[in-house]
Amino acid sequence: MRSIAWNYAKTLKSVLPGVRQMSSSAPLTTVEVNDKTGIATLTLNRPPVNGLNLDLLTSIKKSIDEIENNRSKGLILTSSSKTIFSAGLDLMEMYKPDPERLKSFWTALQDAWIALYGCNVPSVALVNGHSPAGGCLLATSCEYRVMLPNFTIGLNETKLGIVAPDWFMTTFLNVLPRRTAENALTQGKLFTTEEALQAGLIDEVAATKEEALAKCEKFIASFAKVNPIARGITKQKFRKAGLDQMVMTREQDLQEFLFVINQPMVQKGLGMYLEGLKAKKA
Ligand code: CO8
Repeated sequence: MRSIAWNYAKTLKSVLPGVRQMSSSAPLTTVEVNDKTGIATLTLNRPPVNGLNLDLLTSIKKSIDEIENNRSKGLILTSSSKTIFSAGLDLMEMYKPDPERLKSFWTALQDAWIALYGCNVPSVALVNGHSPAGGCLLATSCEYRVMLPNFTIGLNETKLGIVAPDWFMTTFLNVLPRRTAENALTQGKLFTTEEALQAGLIDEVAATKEEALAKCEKFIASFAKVNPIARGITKQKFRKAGLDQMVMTREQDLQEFLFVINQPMVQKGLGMYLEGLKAKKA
């Protein structure tokens, strides 16, 4: 269980002096630190749609750890694609899955979420493309969202015949009012950029990626005069219930996921959904 003392130690670690050493942590994600601002940009780079498979999730977690350990001033999460932030979980990991890999996959998703949702440095999603389901989970795990026009974002799980786990809902509810969240989740609603702004699912719209980057940096710079330890602990306190719940029930969460995914009806639904994606092109 994560205690305040644990969080305090984690926060301290992120602000103590040390050697600054950043690198591209893995081909599927890159981490670049702006020397002037000290802000790290974590870029998802798994064409064509940044489908969150085991390897990408592992790489995301590693990159977040790297950013925290190197005392970055903030984290901006974005995508190397011009049209997709992330298409969410890689459906191929869940359709006709290999049993052992399926376990590792879900565990890697839990780990990546704990790292991002609980990340001590200010975090912003630069949503430069479509962001359904797991893509929305990543974006809403950050503290602030800047999105480009003409894309969509939301938790559309019910449209796939599956139910977003509790912690997806917790993350959504950290951003949206309860009634909006409930309606959106039950409908499997994907918000357009404009709708997302109106609903409060995103914080700002920017016309270009450059403009979005400047807005992300401005949000992070707004903490310049705030004590980073106090900031980090305050964030942890706000998110503690959700994080503790995950840590205490992650085995149960895994078992529930395995049970649901292995249901013949769910497999059939996933197969049809994948076929629909392919048929779109024909
Ligand atoms: N997983 C695997 N493959 C995908 C995914 C995905 N999520 N999304 C797209 N692809 C594939 C397509 O099938 C296509 O493959 P191919 O080239 O072989 O035909 C390729 O990626 C490119 O896709 P598109 O041609 O559709 O690209 P577009 O640019 O036209 O559209 C979109 C991009 C909007 C992202 C579109 O692909 C889309 O809507 N994708 C599906 C998004 C989605 O519904 N994701 C939900 C994933 S489930 C999830 O994240 C949470 C699950 C929680 C589990 C809880 C269980 C208990």
